[in-house]
Amino acid sequence: MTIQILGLPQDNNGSYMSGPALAPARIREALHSDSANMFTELGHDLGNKTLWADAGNVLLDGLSGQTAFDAIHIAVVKLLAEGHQLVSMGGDHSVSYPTILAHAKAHKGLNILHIDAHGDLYDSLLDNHFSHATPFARLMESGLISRLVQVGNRTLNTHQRQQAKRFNVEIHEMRDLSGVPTISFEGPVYLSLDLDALDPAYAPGVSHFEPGGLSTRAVLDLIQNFKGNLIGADVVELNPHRDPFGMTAMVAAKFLKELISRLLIESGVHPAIP
Ligand SMILES: [Mn+2]
Repeated sequence: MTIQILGLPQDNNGSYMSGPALAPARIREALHSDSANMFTELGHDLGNKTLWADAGNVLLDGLSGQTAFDAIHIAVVKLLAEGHQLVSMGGDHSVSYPTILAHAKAHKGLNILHIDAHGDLYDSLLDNHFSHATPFARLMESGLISRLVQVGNRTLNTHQRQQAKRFNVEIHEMRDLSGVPTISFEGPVYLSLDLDALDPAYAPGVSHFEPGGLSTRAVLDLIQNFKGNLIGADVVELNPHRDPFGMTAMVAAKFLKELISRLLIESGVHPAIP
């Protein structure tokens, strides 16, 4: 089994701006930038290319709706069937629906830890059932998700509160957080990380600025310390049009590194220098 990073360059399900289709390339640049070394905080040297691999991008040029969904779903199902674990890079958040659905089919009783400023629980938005505001409604409708736990939400409206109630979503709203919440799961966990969960002060390179968010440190703390068996993850919604200095790409790359490191630890690959 290898841990693979996978680019999902799609942004035609955004509701406000395009740009996230350009994100995988920017995140790779940040990841390999000479400005930092390849060690993770958890102690792995990701410069060691036996620890992980890059699966490239799913080809999504010109695809939208069901055809884009199918292309992503088929690619993820194939990589999982080959025994790989994935950390995907969006893309707008719509890419998480086909990706997590594939994981849910491979891991019975899958839980989701969803870190986001938004619930992404709309039944549809702008007449689009694949909108980046809907993936977690689609996933809960599948009946394959055991628990959906959200952290960082600060945009709930009446419709999304109703949807959250309908799907028994557990929400750690931003206004109730003092510090990092303790979150525990039984069984497999997929972590879906929307960069707009962070306060725009920490991560301005996103389409939807939503003040009052998480710090970079708080998200790293969640990645490193939530209780449960991490089996896959994605980092989505980087918008390079709003990231001229690559600051937010660096934040995304940092999260990617720590996610890979946690997956390595859980698959028994412990760092040489803990
Ligand atoms: Mn989102």
